[in-house]
Amino acid sequence: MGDCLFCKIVDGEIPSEILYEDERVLAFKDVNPQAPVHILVIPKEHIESMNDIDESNSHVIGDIFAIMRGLAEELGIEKDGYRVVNNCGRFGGQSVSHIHFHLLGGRQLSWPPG
Ligand code: DGP
Repeated sequence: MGDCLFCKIVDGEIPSEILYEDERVLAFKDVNPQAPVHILVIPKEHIESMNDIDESNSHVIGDIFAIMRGLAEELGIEKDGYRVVNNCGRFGGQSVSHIHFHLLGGRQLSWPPG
């Protein structure tokens, strides 16, 4: 996807602070952190949003959750707890059209979200 910001991060065209990488998944620090730990975890394949998940690509979403669980442990936030967020579409507040999961932790998070 020529114009996709996160595809450019996957390709290394845009630098990022990578915490995890395998053939299918990339995890990197959010450029605008909302908590002491704020990681974005994405499939390398361009999937636009939650609305594009189906049986053909849902396996990578399962992988992403297992990877986030490992990162939470690695980053020392698993005991106090953390939050995983996916923003979908305009009302969900999605600003980058490449599906991504926010892993947030390191402080008390409030609820409900705005
Ligand atoms: P969302 O609003 O859910 O679409 O989240 C997009 C996130 O992407 C937002 O928290 C900021 C982050 N972001 C935007 N541009 C960049 C970038 O160039 N590098 C990194 N590391 N994060 C970015």
